[in-house]
Amino acid sequence: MVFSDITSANNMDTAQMKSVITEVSEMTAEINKRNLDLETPNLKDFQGKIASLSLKVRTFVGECVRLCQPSDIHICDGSDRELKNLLNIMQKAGMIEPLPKYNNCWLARTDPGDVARVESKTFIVTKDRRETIPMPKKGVKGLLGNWLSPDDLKTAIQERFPGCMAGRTMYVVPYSMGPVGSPLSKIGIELTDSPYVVASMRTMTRMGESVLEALQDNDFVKCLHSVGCPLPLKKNLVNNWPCDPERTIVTHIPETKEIISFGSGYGGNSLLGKKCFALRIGSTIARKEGWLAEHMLILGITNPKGVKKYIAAAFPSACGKTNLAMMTPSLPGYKVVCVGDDIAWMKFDEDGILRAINPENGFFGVAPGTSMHTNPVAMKTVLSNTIFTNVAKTSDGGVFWEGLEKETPNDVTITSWLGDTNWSKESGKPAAHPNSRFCTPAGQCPIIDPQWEDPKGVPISAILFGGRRPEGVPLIYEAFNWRHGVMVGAAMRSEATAAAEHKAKVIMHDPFAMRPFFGYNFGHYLQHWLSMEERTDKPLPQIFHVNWFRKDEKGHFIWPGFGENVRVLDWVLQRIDGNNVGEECAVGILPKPSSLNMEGLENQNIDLDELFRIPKDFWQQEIEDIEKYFTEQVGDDLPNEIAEELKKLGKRIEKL
Ligand code: OXD
Ligand code: MN
Repeated sequence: MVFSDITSANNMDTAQMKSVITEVSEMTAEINKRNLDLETPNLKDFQGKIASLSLKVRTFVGECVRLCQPSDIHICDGSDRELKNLLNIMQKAGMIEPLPKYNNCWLARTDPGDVARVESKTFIVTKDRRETIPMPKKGVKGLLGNWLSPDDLKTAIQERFPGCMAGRTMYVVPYSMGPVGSPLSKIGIELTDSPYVVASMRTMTRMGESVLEALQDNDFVKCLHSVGCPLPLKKNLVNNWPCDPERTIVTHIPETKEIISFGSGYGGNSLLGKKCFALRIGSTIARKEGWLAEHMLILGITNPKGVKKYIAAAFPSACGKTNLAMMTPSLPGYKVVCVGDDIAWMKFDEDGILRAINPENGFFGVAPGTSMHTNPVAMKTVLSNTIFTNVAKTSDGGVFWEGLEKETPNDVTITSWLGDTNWSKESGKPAAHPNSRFCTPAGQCPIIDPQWEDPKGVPISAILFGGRRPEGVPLIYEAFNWRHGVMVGAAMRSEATAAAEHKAKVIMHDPFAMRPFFGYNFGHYLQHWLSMEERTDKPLPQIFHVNWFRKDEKGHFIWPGFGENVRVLDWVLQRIDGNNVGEECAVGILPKPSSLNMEGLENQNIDLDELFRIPKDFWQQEIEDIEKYFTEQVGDDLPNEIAEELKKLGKRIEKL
């Protein structure tokens, strides 16, 4: 185990180990006593809890305490009182401020150097490089993840972690990804020195005592996180937001199920249950255990006949997953319910049906673009118990971001995320950071599915892949079969967004919307997807590709999107039902003319021919680009089946 190596706990004899554990238990008890003396008469009970931490948990905490040298330890129980204390601590430290227009909502503004996931500083650690990433062609930079050797990881830790929590509290955050006790759920423990992370993890995961009870003596995913700003500070904080962007590193060790993250306090870099556990470590566990951990929303849709189906959909970050997951259908008689907006864990049940859970407990949604027009459900969800980060605020105690212009009173002034107190559009700068977020409890969502916490998960009938494709890619097509569908997922591309450090507007390859989140070699991942056919004798979900973002030559979107996307989902439902509403074309199965329900959109002049046009030259170029990508990036690890499917697509396009 990496932590043990670093702290040389491996070399300790049993007596020494016991003494470290006792030391930590005593320190913890003492510290909790101090905290709790102020807050509660219930000290005895709580000390009992400390003593009842399993040996594995105490050992983990002990090793990390030795390494990071915090001055306090707090074991999180997940209570409301605890949250209140955390919010108080953060408010006093100037990290958050209340938003009095809403109920228990808060605004955090980060150091502008810490605003997004940092993909270039995110690594998977394996002995063999090839386990983590396919071998790119000579002279080509690999774009399918970053590898770090175990030795380099040790150096990176040694350079950063010793004493990194000095003067700060180490919070012990026990959390469950998935409903506590579900056979599909997994448990992690995050040790962090950031109260913002604790408060966010409380929303995004099931966190606290019940998790420790469920854990018993079992193994868990070990997560260590530090903002990297021991006290006394060496340099002043910006916005009272501790971080160390120059030395940020986010690492994952699949073999030992460890995550070690340093220097960033924001989003996926620091809420380690999300991308780090649920996707990167999750995908490696899923591969071993025969299931899928995917960057997908899950929604339930009921048609006017009362038939309900569940759909999972993979879109790259900031491409509207939250909007689709919470869609308000424009067609009468349809109902959409939300199971999750970002991550799906999908496993076959004993009958061979693929079932999914949302391992998360909250939404960490991109704020800009969210409005009563695009996502009224999200707007209602975030009115209470929400931490907003890097949005702008209004002088009446509310929030503002790009997209809320029409919904913001005229007589308020706006303070931008950078603190410009009299922000106006004319400044030419955005009021909110493009990757500003809301962190809000899923249970508050007015259309949360009554089944969303079903421990068995929900049965998935269709999988959608999609991205921002301004040109050439039709509104929807269905893959001919599973194998073809896997190729469609592998070939996904999308305009870059602000969720990571990339420049927007470039069309990037983002296979399965997982490019930043693969926990292992993408070629092996494809093989794993292909193997699903052998794992069940029941029909697998049908696979589709959607594109809401096609533009005309003037640069205007030609599909209205949002609630109107129900028309596309309706066609998906018809296909699942086996209706004869599709016709084969070069890229896949397209809707037969008039099988897409356009009722009510007649006077919007939507150019369906353009929406479904398959330009030969575009697709020839597309195939060439994908082929190049596969050859350069995946090389020998590309399964033959995928190369074959691409060839077949090429031949079909030639005939156009
Ligand atoms: C996210 C992301 O935060 O994909 O969900 O970046
Ligand atoms: Mn995401």
